[in-house]
Amino acid sequence: WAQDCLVSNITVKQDFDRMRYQGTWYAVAKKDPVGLFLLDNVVANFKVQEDGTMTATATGRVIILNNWEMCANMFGTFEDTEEPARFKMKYWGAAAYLQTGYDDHWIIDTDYDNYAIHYSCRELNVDGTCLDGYSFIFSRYRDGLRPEDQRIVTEKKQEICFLGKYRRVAHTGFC
Ligand code: ODT
Repeated sequence: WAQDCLVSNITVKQDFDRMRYQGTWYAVAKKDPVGLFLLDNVVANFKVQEDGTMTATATGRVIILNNWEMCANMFGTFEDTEEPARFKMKYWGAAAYLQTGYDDHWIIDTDYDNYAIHYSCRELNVDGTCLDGYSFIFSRYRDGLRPEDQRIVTEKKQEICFLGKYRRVAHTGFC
């Protein structure tokens, strides 16, 4: 198996179950995109609406207008695709000066109870590899991943060609 890092070859969680994915996820690590937004204290909460649509809220520490530090309250709705773990995420902030966007939102892997690996490539290189992307590693627990999940997560980081590009996401109680 030779790794080609083509975004089109990245596999995602099979038979993704959005019901089981609901609830709180703590970001424990992040690979930043160009022009990073969420810095740390990132907590996401997923919910499936009555019509089946997956939605989420997220909070996190951000710095806007160069110097103003605050907790951003963000909202997202997820558009379905033919594959259950590949979504398009439309997102916006509670305040107009926060980021808005429309990103791919792929769930690479999760066991629903402990860990999740999220991936988004915003821009491709001409060769089909990712030019600008970001990824969150989530845990159900604020203090991080269980040792037994770390091996799987490392493997997946490698598969999405982001190994070595993550930083730790601190939870200091700022938000
Ligand atoms: O922080 C960055 O640098 C880029 C990511 C910004 C997207 C924030 C949008 C949050 C929308 C509501 C919550 C969704 C949960 C998503 C989980 C992972 C991806 C952000």
